[in-house]
Amino acid sequence: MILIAENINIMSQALGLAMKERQSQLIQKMAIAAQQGGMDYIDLNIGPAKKTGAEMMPWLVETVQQVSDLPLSLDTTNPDAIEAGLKLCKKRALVNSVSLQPERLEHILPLVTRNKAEMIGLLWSADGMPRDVNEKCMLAVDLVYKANVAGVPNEDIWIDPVATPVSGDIAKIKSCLEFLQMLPEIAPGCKSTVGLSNVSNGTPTPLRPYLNRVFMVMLERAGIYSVIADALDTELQHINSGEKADLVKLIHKVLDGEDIDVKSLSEEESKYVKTVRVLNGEALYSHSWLEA
Ligand code: THG
Repeated sequence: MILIAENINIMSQALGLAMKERQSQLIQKMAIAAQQGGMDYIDLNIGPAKKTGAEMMPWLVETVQQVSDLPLSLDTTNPDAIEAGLKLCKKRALVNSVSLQPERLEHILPLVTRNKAEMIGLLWSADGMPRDVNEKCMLAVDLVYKANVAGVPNEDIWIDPVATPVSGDIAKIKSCLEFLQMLPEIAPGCKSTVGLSNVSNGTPTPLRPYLNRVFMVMLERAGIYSVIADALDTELQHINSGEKADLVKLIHKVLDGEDIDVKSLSEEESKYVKTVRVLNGEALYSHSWLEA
């Protein structure tokens, strides 16, 4: 599947500061690492950036394009910043985080078509997050309809059902997967994406990769087209490129409810098995889920 690098983000301590101070070095290092790691897109997230976005985004686009030829995904709620960035993108770009707020859609959809970009549409409306899979489907239909009317064809719409932390309601993660399985019927030709790190948000940092990787395998099974992921997680990249077939098979087995002889597993394998059980809702999440 297509991998979008999440790392160049204003929320990141080191890179956020580099962005604000227009220090290109660290940012370019990350962009090079993302490309070498086999990522397909680089997301540039400058946050709301109300005042400085229209100047920061073009700077960031150029800074990254000096060292990488990967296509970019531009992430900010500031439409002027998106437009200023899009004008400089050498490859066809993604406008990230188009949500269903009417007053925002009005501005952002024409901007997508005018600049021949594609878009990531979040299933997030003025009323907040949809509560279940039915509401997700209704929002998706609404979003795709409005985008189509504005001239964005289904192939250019990447739907993001928005993943939530594993420490919260696990039913929300399930409805995300269920929605993705239904997407081809609801919106034929549309693409899809999910931010993997959302599920591991708030969990112990060294353990986050297990959740992210297992979730990726689950999403892949649900038919997802792309994920937004940590460009520094080489194991995740190896799983994605088919180099970890045994591990993927093991994860599938657990998902299928097959009996696993836990004693025959390596310590590493048993961590993955425990993680599947948590993400699948068979075991309760706690910060020490790998020890249980
Ligand atoms: N969907 C879409 N876009 C998104 C998200 C999504 N963009 C933002 C986010 N979710 C995905 N990007 C990130 C980026 C960083 C982290 C998580 C998701 C992250 N960063 C470290 C942390 O907070 O602990 C900070 C690391 C540092 O300080 O360097 O977790 O769902 N369409």
